[in-house]
Amino acid sequence: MRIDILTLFPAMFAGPLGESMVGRARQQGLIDIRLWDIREFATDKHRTVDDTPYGGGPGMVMKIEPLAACLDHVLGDDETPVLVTSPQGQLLTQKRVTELAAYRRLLVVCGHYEGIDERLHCLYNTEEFSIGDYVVTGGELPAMVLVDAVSRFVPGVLGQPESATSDCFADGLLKHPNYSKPELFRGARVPSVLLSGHHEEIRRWRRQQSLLRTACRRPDLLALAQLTDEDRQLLKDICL
Ligand code: 4F9
Repeated sequence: MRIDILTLFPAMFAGPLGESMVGRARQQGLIDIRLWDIREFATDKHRTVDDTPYGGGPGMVMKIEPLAACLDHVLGDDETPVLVTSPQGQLLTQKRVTELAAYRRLLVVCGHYEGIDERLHCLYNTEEFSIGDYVVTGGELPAMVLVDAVSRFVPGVLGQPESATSDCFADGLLKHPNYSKPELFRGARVPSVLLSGHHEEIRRWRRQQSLLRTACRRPDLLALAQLTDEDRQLLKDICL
């Protein structure tokens, strides 16, 4: 998969997209991430990329000319949708991440300042996305979050192919708790069922824990989950 990232701060990406799983996937040629510095497409002497908003008000707006020049250069005649980071965008979901992972190519624009000149959305096939209801200093971190989440679905990126689909959110529930050695640490024991060797009991306990956690922490997710008869019984059993 090829991912083009248009940004005012290309140096921010070196760490997060150069290390760990994404770094390895890039070295192996599984994902081709290309960074574009929007400022290099500004034609004036000061390489201006922002200006004051028409109508007045606080903050600056990202100018359309350098961004459009950069987009035209990178897109060519490709119809790839342009993903734009924005607190005004649709919330990014795991479902949308899996859909985006099916594309041959993605293009992400990192928003800045008070926002981008709105004409961007008339001129290009854009899709604004938000990573959550909070504001960060710019779109670079949200873009990295998207690239990281999508990369996990590119064949060969994860160690075990089943780990992306057995994730939390794949079935709409939170994951069960996990433990490793030692069995006893500072007085705290590993739940005995996990030491029992009874695979069916372990499976049921884990499912019950998933349901319990989701009910307590994310009732919004539980309401949307497709529960089986066994799930309903497991939930009733804890409520006794
Ligand atoms: C973008 C926050 C996407 C959340 C961009 C300031 C942003 C953001 N999701 N905040 N610029």
